[in-house]
Amino acid sequence: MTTQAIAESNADPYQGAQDAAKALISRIGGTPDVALVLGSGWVPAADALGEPEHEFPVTELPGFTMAEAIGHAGRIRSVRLASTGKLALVFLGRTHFYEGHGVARVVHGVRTAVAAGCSTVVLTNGCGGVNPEYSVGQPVLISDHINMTATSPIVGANFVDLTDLYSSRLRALCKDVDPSLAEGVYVQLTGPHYETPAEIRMVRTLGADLVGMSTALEAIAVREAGAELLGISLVTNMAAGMTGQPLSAQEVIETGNASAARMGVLLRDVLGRL
Ligand code: 8IG
Repeated sequence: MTTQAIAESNADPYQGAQDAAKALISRIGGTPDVALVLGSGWVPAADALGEPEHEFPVTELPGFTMAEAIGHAGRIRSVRLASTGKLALVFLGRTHFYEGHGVARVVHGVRTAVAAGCSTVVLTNGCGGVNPEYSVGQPVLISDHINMTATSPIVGANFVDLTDLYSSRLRALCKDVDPSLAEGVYVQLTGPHYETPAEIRMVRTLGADLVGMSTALEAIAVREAGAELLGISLVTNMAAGMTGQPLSAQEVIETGNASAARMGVLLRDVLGRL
């Protein structure tokens, strides 16, 4: 990408997504139907969706930044779903707000996916469990979020409605697939540090069940772009102060690997019903 192209996509992130969508469609030879963003702990589940048709680094498309977070591959894969013949666009890793490239970069992937034709977006993440009833390794459907980043991906006076941001229709569909799935409210903080125990007590008081460093900003951009949204968290650790143990990035990776088979089947079955 030329310096001028970067400057232009920073100036108008919506046009930047249109440009990336055009490049994406030609790179994968078709228009995708559904996008799936795999966060911490979810990448090992990707292979359950089927054989990739294409896979390449995100940086081959305009406007993308190499993912740097642990457990994040920074690749895009296209997979034709055997059950429905729909084309899934899978992001293996994401750009996080704490990387410091600005909020437009954080949502560039989902904006590009919707601009390319995706009418459904599935956002996944690894997160801390704030609700004491959760356990490590448990997937939780996101029912709503609290955005504590103090920013928005939306540029301009566009007062987007976020009522039922996380589609109740898609949550019901997930529960058809797996009736044991819990639901919870996700709070996005900026990170990259984990919380203090006092901050975890605060967000629990505010109504959060799950705490992480992604998803809410992307969710807002998905709604703005007009696609239907599903969010699923994997509790990869209990939040700070809840177990007496320190938090570790290693635990996140281990939980992801241990949960890969179950998360893979869940994603395959849910995408297969869209
Ligand atoms: I994985 O406990 C993962 N991401 N903020 N807190 C926050 N982000 C996380 C956590 C956590 N675990």
